[in-house]
Amino acid sequence: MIMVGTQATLIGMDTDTADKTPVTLLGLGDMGTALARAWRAAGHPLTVWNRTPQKAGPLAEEGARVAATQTEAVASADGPVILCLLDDASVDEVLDGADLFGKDLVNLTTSTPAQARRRARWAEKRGARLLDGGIMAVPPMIGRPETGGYILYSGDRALFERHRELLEVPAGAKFVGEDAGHAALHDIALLSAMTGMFAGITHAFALVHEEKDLDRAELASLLVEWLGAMAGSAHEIADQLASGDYTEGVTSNLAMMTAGNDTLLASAEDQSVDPRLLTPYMELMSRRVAQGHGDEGLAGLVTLIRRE
Ligand code: FVH
Repeated sequence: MIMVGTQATLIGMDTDTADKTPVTLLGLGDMGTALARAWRAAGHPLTVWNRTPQKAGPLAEEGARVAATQTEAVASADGPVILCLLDDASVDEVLDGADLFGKDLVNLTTSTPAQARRRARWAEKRGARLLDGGIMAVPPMIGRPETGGYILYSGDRALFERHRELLEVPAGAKFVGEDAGHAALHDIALLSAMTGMFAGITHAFALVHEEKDLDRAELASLLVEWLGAMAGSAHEIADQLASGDYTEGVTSNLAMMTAGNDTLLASAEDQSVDPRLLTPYMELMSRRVAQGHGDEGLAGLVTLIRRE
């Protein structure tokens, strides 16, 4: 059977492949369902459980086994148990009472780094191995390698290697360290950077909002191109933080950028735009320049927002 669905190109979904590791998946929200379909499409025998059982119906028709309870799902698991739930509290709720001894757990539920580290200790006490994951993809990207989505993993490296083939099915799999909190930390760092980028895009569109004959689609293309080019400065900042010399390889220094901020603010005023999405960052830049570091790049701002 070949189905071209909205979430994945699903080939032979109703057949298990004997040499494929069985997967047990707890949580069939939007993301859990997309993951389930990717593993089924790749021929992995799949057992699923969801708090609201109706959500498992379509997957049962596609060949998944539906467990009656989460404890039964975990007890019968011959391969890794994947968790894709709303949050850390729901993981507690779902696994409360399950016998985890000897089980391989892969937690793809978004967590804070501290929660991920606590979860690793919690699993160890119960005799289970744990890999924490942070999904850098939205559901339509799952099972579509061409979209560039990936999942960050950290914690038990041996567990990652053992199940690498299976973990690479829904999206790329990147192992970022044995500290269980590091997948979550990378995940949150990337999402935080994205939030700043969205703030900038919001301001940009606000600037042109009243311009009747300005082509928004063209501005969007220019934003994508420009932000992509400028994102490379992350390497400059990383190098400066590593060397401790924040003037190393500076392409545009803080003094010059801070002087340019006045033009950005004056333009916002002229275009009737509240500059609040930009000013906190501009204030940091000015503070660093006032401290005598106008010849630096952006790395010094990192030290200004650290709470020591
Ligand atoms: N969807 C996305 O775009 C993002 C992309 C990046 C990664 N996130 C994270 O993935 C986790 C799951 O997200 P999701 O999209 O599947 O979320 P929902 O569709 O809201 O489904 C939530 C599932 O969790 C179950 N659940 C919630 N609370 C409990 C509970 N107390 N006990 C048992 N299960 C619980 C819920 O069950 P039900 O409501 O269907 O009964 C769903 O299965 C998440 O960490 C994202 O941050 C997704």
